[in-house]
Amino acid sequence: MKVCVVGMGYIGLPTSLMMASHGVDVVGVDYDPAKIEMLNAGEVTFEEKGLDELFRAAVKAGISFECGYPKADMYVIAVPTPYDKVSKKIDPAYVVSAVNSVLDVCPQGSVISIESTISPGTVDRFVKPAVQAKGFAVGTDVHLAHTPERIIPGNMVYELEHNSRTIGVDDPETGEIVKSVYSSFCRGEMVVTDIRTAEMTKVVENTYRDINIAFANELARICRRDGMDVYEIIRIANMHPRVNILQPGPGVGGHCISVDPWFLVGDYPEQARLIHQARIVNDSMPDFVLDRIETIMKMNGIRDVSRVGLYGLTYKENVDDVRESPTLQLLERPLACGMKVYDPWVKNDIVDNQYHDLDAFLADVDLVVVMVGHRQLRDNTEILKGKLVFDTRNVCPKGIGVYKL
Ligand code: SAJ
Repeated sequence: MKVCVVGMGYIGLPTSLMMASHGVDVVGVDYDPAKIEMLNAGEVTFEEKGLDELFRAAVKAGISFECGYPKADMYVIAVPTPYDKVSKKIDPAYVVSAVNSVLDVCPQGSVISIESTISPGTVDRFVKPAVQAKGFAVGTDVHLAHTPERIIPGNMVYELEHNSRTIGVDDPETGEIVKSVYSSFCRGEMVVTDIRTAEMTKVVENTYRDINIAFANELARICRRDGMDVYEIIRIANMHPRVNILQPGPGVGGHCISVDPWFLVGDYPEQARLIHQARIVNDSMPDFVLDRIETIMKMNGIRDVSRVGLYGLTYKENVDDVRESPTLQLLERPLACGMKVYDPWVKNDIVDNQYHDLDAFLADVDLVVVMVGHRQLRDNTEILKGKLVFDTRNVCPKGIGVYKL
C-alpha cells in the first residue's frame, strides 16, 4: 500500500511521518520547493513537541519528499482551506487544485481522502464535480473519503496516536482501506460514516469549542464590570459535576477555531445565531484588551504607548504558529501602533518593534501585557518582577501591579 500525502504543513507533515514510521510506504508532496528542500536536508518546517524524533524515525523507515505527484494507492489531501473574509464561505481552491493534480497521475481505483477541514457539502459541491469533469467515475475510477484531523498543536504527535478518528466514505470497502492505513499508527477508535456527516462533525467540534470560549470571555467582561474575580468564579463553578467552563483570554486565534464556525454562519445565516454571536464575542476580545490597556495606562500615569510591551505573538502557548493570533489582531488597531512585542517562539521579524531578547524588551517597557502564557513565562513569572503587568492569560500570581482581564 503506497500513500501520498499532499501538503507538508501543520497536519500533512506529522500525519505522513506517523504513517511512514509505522511501516506505510509514504511520499510527502508539496508544491513549495523550498519546503521539500528543507525536508530533504533533514529539517522539519515547524516546531512541535516530538516532531524531530518522529521525523528521524520516518526518514529511517524510508519516507521521501517530492514536488511532483507520484502514483499511489491512496492520496491524503492536507492543504489549506481559507475562507472568504466577506462572504464567510470556504475557498476550496487549494483542495480542488490538489485533487486535479492527483487525477493527472492516480491509478484506477485509488482513494483520494480530504484531511483538510472543509465546510459541510464541499465534497459534493466541489470535489465530486472536479473528479467528474476529468472524466472519472466517482466510486469506481476513484473513491473519495474525508478523514478530518483532530490533533491539537502543542500535543500533535501524542494525539495523532491516541485520538479517535472520523472516516467519511461513500462505500464500506473504501472505509476498510482508509481504516487499514490509519490503524497502522492510530490506537483510537475509528468511526466510519458518510462523507457529509464527517464534514459536519469536524466543523461542529471546533464550533463547540469556540462557543465555550466565548462564554468564558463573556463572563470575564461581566465580571470586569463589577470587579468580580472571573477565574475564582469559573474555578468554583467547575466543581459542579456537569459544569466545565473554559478559560477567558485575549481572543481566539489559530487556523481552526476562529475560522470553522464561519463556515456554518456563511452557509446557514438564519440558523447559526448563537454560533455567530460567539464569533463576535471572541473577535472583539482584542478591543476589550486594548480598552483595559488604556485604563491601566491612565491609572498608572503611562502616556506613551511605546512603553507598553506585548509578551507573545503566537495564537497560543508553546507553539510557533501566529495565524489569526490575538496579538496580531490587536496590533491592527491604530491605538496599538508603537507597542513593543516579544515572543520567544517567533524567530523572524514579522511586526514592527519586535524584540528577540527578553531582557532588552523588558528594559524598554513599563507595562507588560501577557498575551500568551508560554512555558518560558509560566514557569518563571518572577522575570516580570518590578514591572506593571496586565495578565490576560492568568499565568502570573495575583499581586500589586498585576492586572487581570
Ligand atoms: N483558548 C482560550 N481559552 C481556552 C482555550 C483556548 O482563549 O480555554 C484560545 C487559545 O488561546 C487559542 C484558541 O482559543 O487562541 C484556540 O486554541 P485551542 O487550543 O483551543 O485549539 P487549536 O485551534 O489549537 O486546535 C483546535 C482543536 N479543536 C478542538 O479542541 C475542538 C484541535 O483538536 C483541532 O484539530 C484543531 O482545532 C483543528 O485543526 O481543527
